Amino acid sequence: MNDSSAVDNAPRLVLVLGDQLSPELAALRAADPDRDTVLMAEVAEEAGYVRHHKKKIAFVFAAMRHFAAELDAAGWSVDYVRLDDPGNSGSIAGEVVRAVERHGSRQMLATAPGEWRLRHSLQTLGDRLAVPLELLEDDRFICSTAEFAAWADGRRQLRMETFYREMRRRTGLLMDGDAPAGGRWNYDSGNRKAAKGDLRFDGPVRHARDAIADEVLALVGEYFTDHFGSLEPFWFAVTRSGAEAAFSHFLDTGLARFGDYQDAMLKDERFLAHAVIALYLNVGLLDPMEVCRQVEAAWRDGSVPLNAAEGFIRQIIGWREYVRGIYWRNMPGYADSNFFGHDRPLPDFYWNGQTDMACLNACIAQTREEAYAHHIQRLMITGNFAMLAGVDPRAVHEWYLAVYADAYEWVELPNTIGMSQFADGGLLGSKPYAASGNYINRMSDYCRSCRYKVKDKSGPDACPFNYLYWDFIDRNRGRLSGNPRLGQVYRTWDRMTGARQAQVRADAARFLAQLDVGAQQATQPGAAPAQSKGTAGT
Ligand code: FAD
Ligand code: DLZ
Ligand code: SF4
Repeated sequence: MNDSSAVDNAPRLVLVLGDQLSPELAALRAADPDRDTVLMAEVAEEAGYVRHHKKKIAFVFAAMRHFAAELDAAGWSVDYVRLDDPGNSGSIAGEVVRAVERHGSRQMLATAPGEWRLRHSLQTLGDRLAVPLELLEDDRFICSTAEFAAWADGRRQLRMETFYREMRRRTGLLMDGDAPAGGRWNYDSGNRKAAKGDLRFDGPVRHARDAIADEVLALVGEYFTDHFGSLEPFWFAVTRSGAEAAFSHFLDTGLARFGDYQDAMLKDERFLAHAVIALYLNVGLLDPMEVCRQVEAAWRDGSVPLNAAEGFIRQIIGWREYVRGIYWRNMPGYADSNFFGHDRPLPDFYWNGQTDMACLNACIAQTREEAYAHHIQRLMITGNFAMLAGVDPRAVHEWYLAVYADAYEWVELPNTIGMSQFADGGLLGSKPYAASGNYINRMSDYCRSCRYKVKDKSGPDACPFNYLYWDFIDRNRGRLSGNPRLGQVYRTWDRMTGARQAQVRADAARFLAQLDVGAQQATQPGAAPAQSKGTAGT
């Protein structure tokens, strides 16, 4: 037997990360349960490279422990390192080194991590490790990074809609032969119904907690006291069957209205008709193609309208795959993008919720309690405000990565840097998602309970989004006026009197100066209480 065949038959260590909880994972498919050992490790570095929301850490650890038990039941030998195990080195790389020694492994196998940071760390470790390390492509996605590159190469613009049509053709989802079902590719124009206060939604299933979740919640409560967010209420599913039940519930109760109210926001309806499944998809408890097939079946059997099914499938095979492609094509430099040169620190109220602006107050309160906000809350409330106020995009990115249970850099970063902050200068979106109070008032009921007046354009009681919007347009003229989609906006600004423009600039300067000294505090009764700040650091 030569050296290489000896290595081929040697026992291997198979690393499975906290967002790789899929039985069909590439590294598990390539491994042999009779010979190889699976390593899973809860480590301080993954919980703390940004200070993740307590609920997110609890969700990941509980789901990891359940998955380890499933692998064990399926005949795998699993070495599971708990956070509080003596000797835990605190990092994935450190645990790999320790486990290789412990098991005398001669080879190491892993599925490529979803984040550049950890992939780089493992590749570097591979150079130092005494045993060969094989990193396999993560094929749980519909479009591989090589396929995305082949699609993107030579294109002047990488627009999501073009990519999405390609994905529809490739998957056959909602296709009738070569044509899109119903004759159109996209039904988004009908998906912008405003919210009325009397609308009621079922919301997601609230799963009962099991013993594993209880144990993990106690651990996280003890170790991560200075992280943002509440552990209670904790109702996320932590198993594959729980995640499937959560998705079935959405198919039965939410999907039919998903399209219509996709962009709506209501103070007392935190979830509306959203699925609340990104956290399950992103750790591998749900499979994106399977989810889409079920949605298509619901449309074909007449249970839901086409605009709902198409809108939902577009988010998964379109946006989700597209942002991942953009991420891998542009990292690591993408994280430093700062088209506008914004450098304001993130206001404290992003952590403590203490602001008089009712829309931000509501979105941040729900983020703290649920580790969840839906897309339009992320994009048009917290994201929009940060961009208008000129907040450093890296600080914005670290906030989003920390506070949402579904946040992983490959999906969060392009959504934040590209879509919400336009910090990439238009690589991902064709214009900034900037909006004044008028948009928020149209799509939500927040303004009714706000101390600011959404109809007022200037003065101390005017909605800050109103003058911040025009101030943003004005101060970025050199960067944005050539954008054909903003021509009308600049014409409107230019038609304003000099006095009105001066008032906008003065209102914005006054507000931003107050923001910088932390004076944007809540004075309303019932405003959210202060919390530990959880400054996100890398
Ligand atoms: P639904 O509204 O029910 O949509 C269904 C599914 O479509 C989602 O579960 C998700 O998998 C997918 N999807 C929808 N929109 C997007 C999108 N723009 N990009 C990628 N997938 C999408 N999504 C994440 O999964 N993780 C993140 O860290 C994340 N960060 C974001 C940061 C910002 C600033 C913005 C504007 C959006 C971000 N998104 C992120 C996208 C989107 O907001 C979430 O996927 C969605 O809110 C999750 O809730 P849901 O499961 O109820 O989704
Ligand atoms: C998000 C997360 C957390 C909080 N903790 C762990 C952990 O302790 N061990 C682990 O293997 N994975 C964890 N994860 C998921 C990783 O951060 C994720 O695999 C990388 O960010 C790559 O996407
Ligand atoms: Fe937000 Fe302005 Fe409406 Fe207040 S008035 S909720 S600040 S948009």
